[in-house]
Amino acid sequence: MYNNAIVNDSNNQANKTSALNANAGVFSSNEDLAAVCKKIRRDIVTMIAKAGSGHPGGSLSAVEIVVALYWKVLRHKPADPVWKDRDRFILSKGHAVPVLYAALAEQGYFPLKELDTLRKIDSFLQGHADHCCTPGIEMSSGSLGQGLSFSVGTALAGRLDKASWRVYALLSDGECEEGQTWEAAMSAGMFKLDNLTAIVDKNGIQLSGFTKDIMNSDPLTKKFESFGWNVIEIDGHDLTQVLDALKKAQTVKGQPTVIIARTVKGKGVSFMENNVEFHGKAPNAEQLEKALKELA
Ligand SMILES: Cc1ncc(C[n+]2csc(CCOP(=O)(O)OP(=O)(O)O)c2C)c(N)n1
Repeated sequence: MYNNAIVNDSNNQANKTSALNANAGVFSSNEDLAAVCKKIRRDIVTMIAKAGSGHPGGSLSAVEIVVALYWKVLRHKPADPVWKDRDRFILSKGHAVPVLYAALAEQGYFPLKELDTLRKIDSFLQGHADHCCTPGIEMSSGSLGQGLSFSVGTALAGRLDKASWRVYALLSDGECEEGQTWEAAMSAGMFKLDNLTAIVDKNGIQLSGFTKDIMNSDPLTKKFESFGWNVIEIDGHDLTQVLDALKKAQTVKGQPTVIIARTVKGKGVSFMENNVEFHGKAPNAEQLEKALKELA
């Protein structure tokens, strides 16, 4: 259960402090959304630098996907994180939770100033996603490979309840090396879960090197197709393609959809892009300054 005192207090403060809440009726164009993406990237590098640890690379690669979802696609209510009709977003790649914290804060789930508490003792913003304590987090994640299974169970529950909400799961390409991912993929195909959309943030890099060298999970498209999925391949930093794919997935019947999003690890910060070093390392003060200049 959430700590209601924190959530209620956070919501009151969030309404006063958040500048980027989609409910304000702005952000209609992709230019507006691109500005949101830049702000989210600034939030990510700043909070990780302040914490002195964290995962910038895989957070930055997922920004357009998360922004498209939270600003344009998901049905959700920041003031009521457990609203029963909300779409469920499952962050399976739980180490990339800074991108989700930034989106949730900018949306008003809790005050932006909470981002400064990332990874601190007693903060509800821990280094991996924690369903118990953070408003808006659907699943505790960080042990890679579990999120698609959780999403399949959630989608089956939604079907049993004849619910209209949908399930969205964000996976990494490293996670596609986990056997559990494919057990989940097999069941989603067999159960024809058309209320489930998975997105693979295919940035090509994992913890210590390139995915293709460590355990090549390609060809992902053919694999998912053979498990009964509808597959859409896109450039995961092109907001138009991301939004089109997410909307198209809502119309597909009798099959789950996976969006394979080609992305760049560390996207937006020159010295982090495609640099495995910044998978799990905080920028120092000088690097933060450089990153914020590039993201201005
Ligand atoms: C089951 C499991 N094994 C190992 C780890 C340690 N670990 C953390 S992140 C990571 C790989 C990150 O690469 P990827 O999954 O592709 O994520 P992204 O590139 O999007 O950050 C690993 C191996 C883990 N979190 N869970």
